[in-house]
Amino acid sequence: MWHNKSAGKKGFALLVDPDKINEASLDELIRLASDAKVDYILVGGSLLVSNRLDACVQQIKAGVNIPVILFPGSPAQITASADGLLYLSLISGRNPELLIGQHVISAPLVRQSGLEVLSTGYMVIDGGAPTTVSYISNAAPIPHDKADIAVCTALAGEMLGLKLIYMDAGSGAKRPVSVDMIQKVSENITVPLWVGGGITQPEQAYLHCKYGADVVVVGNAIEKDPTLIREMCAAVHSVPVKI
Ligand code: 1GP
Repeated sequence: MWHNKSAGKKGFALLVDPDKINEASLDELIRLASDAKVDYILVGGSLLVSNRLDACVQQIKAGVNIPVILFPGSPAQITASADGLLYLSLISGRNPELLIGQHVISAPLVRQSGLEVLSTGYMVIDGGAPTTVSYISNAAPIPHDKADIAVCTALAGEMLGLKLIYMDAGSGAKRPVSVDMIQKVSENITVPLWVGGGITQPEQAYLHCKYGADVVVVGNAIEKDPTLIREMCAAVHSVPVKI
């Protein structure tokens, strides 16, 4: 089910924030996602203020056959209705709560949920503006131009046994993660590399994948213009498979 590096095939993940979408718009969005052949639907946000997570996941599951993966901003954002969970450890930060503390609290619930757990080395990269994730996590992001720090962090995450690395410039970032950083990190790890934050153009999504991202995540740009899904997805799927 999951994109891995050795297969070389690239994936597109649509991020849905349950706070920002109503039932009717979600129906339309999942229809577009299905037509465009979206690979994953991520559900979550750094800060959810409504209680719509479970309803949102159930609506997606009822309408489309795309794996739904939770992208939780806190241990409260878990529902067994999804297929999988990005079990995020914020390895770019030095906040013990987000490295291991909240996992200790949520572990029994996660196990009971039966969700497929994808242990994720979550790396926040400076996206040119303070984002909700930086504020909430109380952790400094990796500077945009410090690819060496990103490489060492990703490598440490892989050696610690994490199953994927997710580099995130933050929702609505002014500048996405640089292609240079993506390439260097990708060359140094064997686990899948997911990249997101501030991607607004299909060309950016294409370049991210061409230079080593295995899965690209887009939220904001598609919230603004849902019809972008088709082009974004096609751009990612058009990246040639490396042999
Ligand atoms: C944020 O990477 C995701 O955590 C997606 O970001 O909303 O800017 O696409 P955008």
